[in-house]
Amino acid sequence: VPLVTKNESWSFPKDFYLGVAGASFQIEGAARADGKGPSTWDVNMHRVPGFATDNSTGDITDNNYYMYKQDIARLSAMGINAYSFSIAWTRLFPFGTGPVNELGIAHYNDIIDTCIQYNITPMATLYHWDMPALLQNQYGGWLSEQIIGDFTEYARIAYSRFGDRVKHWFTINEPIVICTSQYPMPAGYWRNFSIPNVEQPFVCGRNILLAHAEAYRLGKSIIPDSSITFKNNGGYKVPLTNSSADAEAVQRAWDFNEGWFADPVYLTGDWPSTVNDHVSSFLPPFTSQQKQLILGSADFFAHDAYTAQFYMAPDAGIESCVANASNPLYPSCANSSYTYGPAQGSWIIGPAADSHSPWLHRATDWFPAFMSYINTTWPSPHIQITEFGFAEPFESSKTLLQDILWDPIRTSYYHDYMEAILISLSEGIKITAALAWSFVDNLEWNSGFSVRFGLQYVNFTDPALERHYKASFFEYTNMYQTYVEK
Ligand code: PNW
Repeated sequence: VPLVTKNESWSFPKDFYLGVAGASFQIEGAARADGKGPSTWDVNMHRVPGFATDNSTGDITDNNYYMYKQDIARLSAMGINAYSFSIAWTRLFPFGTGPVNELGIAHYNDIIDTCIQYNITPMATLYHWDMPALLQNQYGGWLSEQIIGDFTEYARIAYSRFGDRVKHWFTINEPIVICTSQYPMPAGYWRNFSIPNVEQPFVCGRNILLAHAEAYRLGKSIIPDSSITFKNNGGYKVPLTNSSADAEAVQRAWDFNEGWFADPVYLTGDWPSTVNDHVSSFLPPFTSQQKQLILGSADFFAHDAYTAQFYMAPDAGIESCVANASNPLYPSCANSSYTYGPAQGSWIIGPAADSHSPWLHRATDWFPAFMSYINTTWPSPHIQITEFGFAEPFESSKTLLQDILWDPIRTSYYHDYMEAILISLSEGIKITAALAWSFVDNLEWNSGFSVRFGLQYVNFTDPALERHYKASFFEYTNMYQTYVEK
């Protein structure tokens, strides 16, 4: 029995990347192996009580540091043809700067070679949030311009050691999330550089943008046939009404989220004017040299696209909204909601109750509009969906393996998402990759191991950490096999 009734007018191009994504800190474990230095996540999870809701650490996670060969083999067995992984900066440079750790290089060399052996295209991310602890403590990590040189030096080593085989590079994963939710670092555990909390996101944003741009230019010079960008993220923003106030609120929401990094890279070399107005009292404007460096520092558009939200002006009107730290809508002055309407909740953006992550509502119906928005707002040669996925709520309470592996909600999410990509493709939007988050249950940052995004199940209380395919994984690859041009 076919799992889907095939729509003959849809197809994935032959060279489409059917991929999966993961990140070093969330899967590798081996936190002290082979000379690895500590990252801020290692330190925070060990030293700050409650940093993860279940007090997990990254010491073991999926033990992917030791199990990558079987992980890659299992992807190949499912027909996956691209693997997006991140390199732990602290494995290449245990101290953030200084001597290169050859054992770290050897590890990623072997991951890359294993991918190639299995005909899987390796895609590498340089920074997926695991800041070397020493750099955070020395100068505040992304809060100091000093990071630009150190990040570029790290990038130089990665490009020159892996670039003969890795042609797909992401410099930084989700700058918006880094700058708005990972700073300030927990008080008392890190040196205080006395940058006011409300300024930190924008100081971070400035240094990330410059570091990305430098790393992009360097990558193109070291690997001329490479494809490089950063991973932007966020949800589609749907105006609640067609009032001009809501339109303005939606625009501000784009400006302070996707546009914060996409406008400079794809459009102007500079931040949106709303953002510039907001930061002008504490940050210098970009120089024309810096604008030149930033503008065009991407070969395509990479977006982590999970969900959507309604946006609207505050009740008293957008002109009533002053951007300051005590304003709950700081700094965009746009209100957002997943459910809204005359009787609050009568309109919903997508089913909510079946998600384990409060920010992740099933909003695949909005996806084609989202892609068309990206395509017209930030033109680029093509778009990759560098993350999408779903956490099913009840998995952690199930006990029988056969029940756990039957994940109907995630399965329907993947089904609908693949259809949404097919619709976008049929509308002429050039999407070249789908990279599912994630190929295995893993350490979901501050939510620990309880929130499961995996296409494979892992019992974290069993030291074997055996992987098991979930039903959703089969749906994901079936959708691709059904629709790929033969
Ligand atoms: C991504 N949002 O983060 C990260 O890149 C992954 O490491 C993470 O495990 C995954 O999504 C699932 O959470 C996001 O609020 C965090 O829209 C927040 C959002 C999106 C992505």
